[in-house]
Amino acid sequence: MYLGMACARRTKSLVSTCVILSGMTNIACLLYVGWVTNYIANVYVRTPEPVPEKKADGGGKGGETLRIIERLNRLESVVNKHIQETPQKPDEGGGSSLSDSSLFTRWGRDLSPDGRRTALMQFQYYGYNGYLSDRLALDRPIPDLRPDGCRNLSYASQLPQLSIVFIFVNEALSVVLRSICSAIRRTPSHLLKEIILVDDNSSNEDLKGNLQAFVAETNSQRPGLIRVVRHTKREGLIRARVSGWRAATAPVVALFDAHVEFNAGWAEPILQRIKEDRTRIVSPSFDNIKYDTFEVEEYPLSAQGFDWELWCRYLNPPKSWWNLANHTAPIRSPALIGCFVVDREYFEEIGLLDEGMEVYGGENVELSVRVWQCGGSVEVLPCARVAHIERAHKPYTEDLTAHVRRNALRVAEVWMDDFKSHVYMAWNIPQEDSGINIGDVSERKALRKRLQCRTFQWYLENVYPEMRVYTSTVAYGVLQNSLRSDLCLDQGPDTDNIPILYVCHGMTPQNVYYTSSQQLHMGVLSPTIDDDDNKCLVDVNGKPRLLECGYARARRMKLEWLFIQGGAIQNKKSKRCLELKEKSDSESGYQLALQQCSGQSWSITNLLVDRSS
Ligand SMILES: [Mn+2]
Repeated sequence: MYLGMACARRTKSLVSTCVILSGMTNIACLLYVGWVTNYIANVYVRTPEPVPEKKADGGGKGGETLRIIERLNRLESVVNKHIQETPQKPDEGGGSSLSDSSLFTRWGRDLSPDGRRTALMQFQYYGYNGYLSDRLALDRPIPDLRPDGCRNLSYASQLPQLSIVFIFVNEALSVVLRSICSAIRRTPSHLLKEIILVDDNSSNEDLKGNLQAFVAETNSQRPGLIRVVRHTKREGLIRARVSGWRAATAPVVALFDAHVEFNAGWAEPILQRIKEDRTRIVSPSFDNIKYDTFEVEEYPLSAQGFDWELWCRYLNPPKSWWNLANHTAPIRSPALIGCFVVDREYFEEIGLLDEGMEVYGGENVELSVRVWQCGGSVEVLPCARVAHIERAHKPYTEDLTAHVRRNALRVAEVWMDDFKSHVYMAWNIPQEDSGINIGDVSERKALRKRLQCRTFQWYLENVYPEMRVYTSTVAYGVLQNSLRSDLCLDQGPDTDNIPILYVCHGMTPQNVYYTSSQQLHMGVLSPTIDDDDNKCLVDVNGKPRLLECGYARARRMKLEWLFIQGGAIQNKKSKRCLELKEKSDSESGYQLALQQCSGQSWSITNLLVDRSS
């Protein structure tokens, strides 16, 4: 099934998971890290806790930081649980870890062993509690989470009609039906022209006859309300959205995952904004349906953005919005996380979605930067609320990361001009001869030309000023010492700021960025100015340490390093060199040290041509 918007309150630095897997051997850990990186990027989202702070607290970044820390603290248990929950098909047994599953942390204590087994199999298959969903009313009430003031707003008497498109593959039938029921129940009937179900070639029998029966029953009361589009081969989420749009006939189209519940009054504010200006693409504010208990959890109001790998992320709304002191006001948003509402014809004029993308990921960023750069806008409405299930784990699908990366490179090549280097850097792949076939982008480039769109620089300055840029980077990749080229500099355990040597795997904890100001950054490229946590290599009393760059700079610490490819890494102030020192009791036989330069040399994977010279 689709992850749909597996957006995240994704935090970085989660990737140095080796730390918490201390019981494992290096190799197991290594394999695991890749897997975990993917897992976190896609799925981590669902943590049981982070209680959304009260809206009254101004949404300052303190709250966000706190949430991140809470999530970090939970990573260990999340990962440990996930080890036992590798998804299985429902008919493949399972149930080996009946009592350990995170499904039963807050739910199901009174269930019989048989019930638990059934529930667990469904959970492993769907990534949410299908067993419980089957037992909840399809038209259950959910709390009205609109901010104060929303209920008093009034809207034009003539609003455009809406087609709601739901896309799905192998979703639990009851979850799909609840999505449909909430759409029917909470959209004024005169505004809801039709519902289009796009089945991207599901294999679940449930989604055939039983779904069809439901559609027939509904249509007998409201003729023609629901239509079903069935793909005869798996097209992926991106093309499924477009085929839903093709089937739609109302002036406005809403494209959604099929694991949502619409909240009261969600449609009117959106239709009003699009009626006023058809070039606005609008997202509702999302709340969370907990994967285990199906309780609806309120999420703080957010804009939507992305990091340099183009994974989506929630952003604190811009200052200008907070200054309005009006929680019903539209939130100008750099991007969309995936589900959105758009004027049907405008969507075509602006170029739909990039159908050259595969499966999943990046299409939301492509649409967002395109709309902004080509004269439209994107916003999130606090008064329009939709609750969405964030899955506990990725279902047994193929690895999505490769698709996300390929799609991200398409966005970079077409829309980002010189800033495309940032996407390559973030994924840690060379800009030339990356070995990744991104397909043909000539049509998308022609579209950009035809629409006479602005530059990505303009977008960054005017739409996404929070995005952090790294134009001073001159080299990136992993850093290897000539003595042992199988070992790489690695940021090591998150807890102690001590870099280590580790078997090269090239994933985020080993990303190194050398800048024209002679700093060595390590780890993830901090995506926005609100999360200023880039780590720099610093000589602290003769010991290599990773400290927050801004902090080290402000205290005039020793964070500048002389380095040319194939040469030594020497601290500018202390003159000590970063080197490997023999250490018999360490696994590799070496440890990292700062010492008198003995002629050891280092190389970094990719050099960037300095464009400013
Ligand atoms: Mn989703």
